[in-house]
Amino acid sequence: MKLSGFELRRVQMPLVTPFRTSFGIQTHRDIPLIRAVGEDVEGWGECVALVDPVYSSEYADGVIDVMTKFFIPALAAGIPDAVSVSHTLSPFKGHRMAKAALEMAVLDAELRLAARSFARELGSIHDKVPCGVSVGIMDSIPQLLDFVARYIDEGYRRIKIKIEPGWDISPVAAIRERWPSIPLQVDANTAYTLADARHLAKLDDFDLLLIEQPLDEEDVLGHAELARQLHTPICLDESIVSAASAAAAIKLGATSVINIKPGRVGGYLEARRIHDVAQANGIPVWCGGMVESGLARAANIALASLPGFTLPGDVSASSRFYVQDITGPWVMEDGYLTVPTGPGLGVEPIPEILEDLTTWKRWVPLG
Ligand code: NPG
Repeated sequence: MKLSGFELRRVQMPLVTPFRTSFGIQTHRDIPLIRAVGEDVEGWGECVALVDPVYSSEYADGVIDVMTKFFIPALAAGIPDAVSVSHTLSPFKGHRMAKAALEMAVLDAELRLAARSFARELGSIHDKVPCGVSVGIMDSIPQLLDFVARYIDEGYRRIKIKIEPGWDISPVAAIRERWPSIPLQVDANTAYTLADARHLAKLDDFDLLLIEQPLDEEDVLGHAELARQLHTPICLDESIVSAASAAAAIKLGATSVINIKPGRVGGYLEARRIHDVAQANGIPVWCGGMVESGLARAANIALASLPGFTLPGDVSASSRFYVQDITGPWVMEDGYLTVPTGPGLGVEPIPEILEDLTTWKRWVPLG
């Protein structure tokens, strides 16, 4: 594929309501976007890294730096197709979110040229996917119940709440008391240690779908030990960075469900490999979310329509996070989003909105 370069950009998108997790409060999303530009095609990539390295070691300024200094110069040797991107970048360690965004842009360009959708390319088998919603840590239980009630009214088919020490058993108990059978799960974002095992076992009373990433991302053996002490299934997120790490975690008994986030694992192609590894081992997967704009949301919806994605993901309508999405809004119908079928992502940024939200832009030529 003949590309002349990449346009890097930062967009600043205010959130409809602050989103609090154990790693901080977000009031807006500052997203690095990448446009791959060729003679008669372009493709869009979105990077999920946060501004601060608090979810993973990557952060937005670092993403722009590593792309500009190392990744794009390396790609100047030629980009035959999207599959070649991760291979060309493999001498560089880590930086999976940055690699994922570049691969996404190239894959979008390649698929637009071939008039093929992400869904078709990845192996989709559904034309719509059920939506789950992720609910941040709140100031009080009544406030939490108000938000959950609103999301259930809107049609969300699964609730996930963020937990941390001091905000875990009682919010779960309060939701279960009011909605005894709503599919419910919790996400700890590494906030506990194995010493909390007996406390976390209290969650076993609430028929949760899973507990997500209770321990440190490197503590895979700790998760295996915790799994022996809890009935609630353990689902790894931060610890799973590749198909190889997924295979190892499964083998060790550290995870019985996997959250697949394409950005965290280096791209949609590696995400599909993790799906395949999990499926071969009888492990259900679901698609995680990183408060994406409508661009990566489109690709996530496509990924979530693969056969192994048997649990609702953190795949929500644009309105869950944004008043104004940079693409047309993703609108939920009866708790589902429709899988896009147009070429590539099937959506594009709306030019005026994109320009309005852009805070920084740079053209990086290939060669
Ligand atoms: O629905 O997009 C969504 C958000 C889901 O809670 C969610 N994501 O830890 O999984 C997470 C969390 C997150 C958001 C992590 C933003 C990092 C950045």
